Amino acid sequence: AVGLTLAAVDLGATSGRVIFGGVADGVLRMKPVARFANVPQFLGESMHWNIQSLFAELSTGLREAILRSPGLVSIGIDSWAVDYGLLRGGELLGIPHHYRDGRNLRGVEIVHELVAPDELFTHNGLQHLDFNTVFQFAVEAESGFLNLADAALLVPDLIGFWLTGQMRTERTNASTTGLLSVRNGDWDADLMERLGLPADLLPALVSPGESIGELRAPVAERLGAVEPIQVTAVGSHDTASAVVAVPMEGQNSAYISSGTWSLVGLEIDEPVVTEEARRANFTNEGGVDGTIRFLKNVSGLWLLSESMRQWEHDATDAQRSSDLESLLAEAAAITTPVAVFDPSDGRFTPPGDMPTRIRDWCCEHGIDPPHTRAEVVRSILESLAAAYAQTIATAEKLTGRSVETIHIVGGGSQNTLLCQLTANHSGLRVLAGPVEATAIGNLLIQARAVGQVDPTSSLDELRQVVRNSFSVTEYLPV
Ligand code: LFR
Repeated sequence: AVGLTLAAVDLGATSGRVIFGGVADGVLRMKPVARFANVPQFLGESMHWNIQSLFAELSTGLREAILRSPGLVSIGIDSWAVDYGLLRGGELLGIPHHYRDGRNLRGVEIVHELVAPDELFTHNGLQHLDFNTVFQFAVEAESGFLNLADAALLVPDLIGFWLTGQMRTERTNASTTGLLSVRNGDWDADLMERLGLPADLLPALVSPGESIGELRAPVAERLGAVEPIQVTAVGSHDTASAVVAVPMEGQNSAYISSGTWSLVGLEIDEPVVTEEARRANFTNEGGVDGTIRFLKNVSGLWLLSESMRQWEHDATDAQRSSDLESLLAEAAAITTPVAVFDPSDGRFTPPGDMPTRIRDWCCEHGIDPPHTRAEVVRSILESLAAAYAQTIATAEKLTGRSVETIHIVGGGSQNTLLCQLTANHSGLRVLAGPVEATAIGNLLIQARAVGQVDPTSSLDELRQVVRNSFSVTEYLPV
């Protein structure tokens, strides 16, 4: 029997989970132990993560995992990117901001005055997103808050620190800060100096597979751990872990990690830092084993979940809001063309009334807007699929690769309409699944680190474990 001796903590923007698992004979088995909502907190005008509640929930999940699998040897943590906590003397200063907070535009202004966008791209190779850590730091530096801190820890690193007492910055997530050099993968001291940021604000880098440390004694006691448990660095950027678990073969596959956001792109060996790549707003994020995640963030199912939230909010007793499943069925039955809008337009980033924002976008662009709820749903999925197809075509041009298969992993892989529309818009075969790609990638890197799979396994070999353990669903263009 497989010992389920590894635990993955995977925090997404809308929910978190603790899953334990293990690999034996090249097959990964996993079991969820805890799933909890991640509800943003509004304090006055600012938007925060409820980090205390998240830590409490994940601790409960870990306690349960340890109880059910007393032989647990390793924990890996991943979350969304870019956000962080500031600390002084190991104490958290303030409540981490949510990347959808409105403060970021000021940060963009400050940074771009010091370093022009094209030059910034030659340093960090990143897609411009207003919420990149570098812009958030600029706001905190201006307010004087950053000066109080002696360390900044990205969310998974902050949790790792609370668990182990060790401060590290995991490389894949570090690559989303905007402060990591795309050339050599180290902190870009020159860029930090020009931006007036202290060189040692972010702790030393650690790579996926390396140990961060063992649970500190009081934590181990609270979690009910008897034997030592190691916190292992994984691709702590959720997207990096998800890409590990994409069951792709060869050079002709693209992936879409589809959830709150859709991360659409290719795995490549060397960054593409050309002016064309910058103009197309592609990113060169760091992947596991030194790969490059050449991709674009093209918005995602957030548009749908926010629309549902709005309809729930609008619902009166007389007009009960519809459930997602029936809306999706109605949307699938629509046979007339619906509006295709740009899902990455900045207006869709903050929380709010998406159906109205979508209609406004269409009216401004002289397009007939979606009217019914089902039309809005269809319009969102059609627009995402169109953006996926276009992004993959651009990625092919920018890298000289030719894509034959698109893999969709994450929550979006269960949305049959979205998968079919992606095949239709791209004219390519779509393979959907696995849905829990992020947790799988997290567990696989731990499995390799502790020797449940050959420690010399390549990503290709880890992907064979994914194929051995999970099935995919095929969609062909019609
Ligand atoms: C996906 C993700 C994306 C990143 C966005 C914000 O969960 O990590 O990769 O662009 O969230 O952090």
